[in-house]
Amino acid sequence: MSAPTTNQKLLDWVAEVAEMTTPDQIVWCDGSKEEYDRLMQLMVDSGMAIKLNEEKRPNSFAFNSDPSDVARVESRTYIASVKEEDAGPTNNWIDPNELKETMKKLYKGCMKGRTMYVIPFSMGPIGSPIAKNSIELTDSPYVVVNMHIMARVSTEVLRLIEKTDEFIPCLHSVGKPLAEGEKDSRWPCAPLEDKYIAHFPEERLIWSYGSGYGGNALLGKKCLALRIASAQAHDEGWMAEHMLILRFTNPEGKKYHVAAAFPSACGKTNLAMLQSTVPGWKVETIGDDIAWMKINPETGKLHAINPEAGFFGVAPGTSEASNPMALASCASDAIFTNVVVTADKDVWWEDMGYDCPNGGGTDWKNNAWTQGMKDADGKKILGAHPNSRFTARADHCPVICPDWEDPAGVPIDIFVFGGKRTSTVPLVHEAFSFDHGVFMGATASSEPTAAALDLGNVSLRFDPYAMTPFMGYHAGDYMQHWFNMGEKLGDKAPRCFYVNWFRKTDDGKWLWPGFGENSRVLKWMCDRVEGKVGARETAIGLMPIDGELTLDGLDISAEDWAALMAVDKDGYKKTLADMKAYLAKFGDKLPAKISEQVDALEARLNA
Ligand code: OXD
Ligand code: MN
Repeated sequence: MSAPTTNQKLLDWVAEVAEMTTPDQIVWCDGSKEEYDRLMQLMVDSGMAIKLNEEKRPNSFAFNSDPSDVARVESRTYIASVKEEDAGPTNNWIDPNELKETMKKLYKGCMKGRTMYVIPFSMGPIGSPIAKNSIELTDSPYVVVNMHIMARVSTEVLRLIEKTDEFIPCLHSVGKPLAEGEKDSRWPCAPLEDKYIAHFPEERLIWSYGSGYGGNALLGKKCLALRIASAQAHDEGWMAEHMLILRFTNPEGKKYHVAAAFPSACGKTNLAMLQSTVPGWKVETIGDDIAWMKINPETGKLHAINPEAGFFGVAPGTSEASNPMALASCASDAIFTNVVVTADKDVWWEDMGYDCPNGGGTDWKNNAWTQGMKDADGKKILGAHPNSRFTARADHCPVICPDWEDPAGVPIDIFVFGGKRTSTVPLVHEAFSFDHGVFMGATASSEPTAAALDLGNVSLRFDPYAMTPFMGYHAGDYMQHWFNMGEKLGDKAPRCFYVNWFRKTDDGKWLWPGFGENSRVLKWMCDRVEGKVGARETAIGLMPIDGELTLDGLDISAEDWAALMAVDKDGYKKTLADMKAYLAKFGDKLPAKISEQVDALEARLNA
């Protein structure tokens, strides 16, 4: 196939990689439906993909990964900045030259027996001033079809690269060359010790080896749109954040735009597609995972785009009750990875809201499975892997915002931070100032997971801006960048809030009736922006005046409300102690403004 571009830089890079990895052939992708169908057919024929029931799940396919390759591998993810101190204490670092030498040995001949696909893609609407053009080279057809959904794959991107001579190179291999005549496995990948998800932030270069799964392999998502983009955003004065984006419209038609950062598994997709329970107010989805934001010269505000074109959502727990809009998004034209395939070739996962039809099917390990089945230790065998995913087109979401592809982005009014705390942190509080909000985001915390508790680790997990696994540079510099953005934005900066949906009573009962009611909290935020409601000043921030956050129609007792809204000073003092220990890691890279905020919080708690 002759190369469909005249860009020499791109041609040289493709030739150089092909020489190193020695694929049997090179295919330049165009993002067309014909290409998607052809590759899916290829994978159905090879046994990698299962075509789902055309009536129940039109144009949809299921895949099962290798049991060793089921999630992002943070232990094998590297920020290979030129200087170690630029990666900081939250990232793995290897000297870039050393890492390249190691990886070149792995890449040598690694595509033998395979096809190398050249995927031209844009993160963000093609041609948007906020978007980025990129090329992923991969030997995985599964990656190509997922990229078709998650990014904008198009030959138009080649035309832009020809004009600008600029693109972000992303190299990916599953790391499993095929010997002459060797039959491929269903999910080829390399062993953990050979997996590398490498970022070279100064060169804006991504090299990934050995995994075919999710963020390890779909390089536009976490690798480009967060790790590389955050480094670039730092240098250029914009923001690449692990945030959902939604529009909340009031009954008079006034629109508010919210960007919210939560760590993985805190329900970002659910919030992004929330169905409002406040009469007359409506949520529309712009993005569920990543926001790129630049200061708009006309409005002076931060304008955000969703750089992605699809949702790579966690399947288990997604039900008609928890997130009907996500279910609707993957009703057709979707890819499912590591879920149960039912007897009639539909999909099922745990907590989907109903039992598995016919009592079972084929589980994510590709074994015959019946619901309720137990292993030798009496533990329930899950049909779907807890990190199983649906890949769904954003334009299939019934509540996608009509402006979700506006190349100029939407103006952000509100930033929300949060984590998972069953105690201490109230349902909602507002920052005193943008700088205080930067501090809230920098010190967002969650309780240790059950697994961490088992290992005796009882301290809080701090996750600044929900970006810990995704920062392309030093976390201290990251916090400073937020302060710098605040300075540039001045009074145009978004208002900042901190939420906690996860409060429990001492006897383990949820205090807040659930995700579905979160629109009430969003409305209070909008009322604050509008100056329609006041707030009481507490040690931790500004909190609702009783009666001003609407609870109409909710069955929530006065005691429960008081508990949800209490400021537990002793609990906060413990959090503060954990926070200081955490922040000490950043040494002299910790912004002075963070230390000032810590001192001010401490003084308020002791007052
Ligand atoms: C994700 C994550 O997959 O944050 O989006 O882990
Ligand atoms: Mn995410």
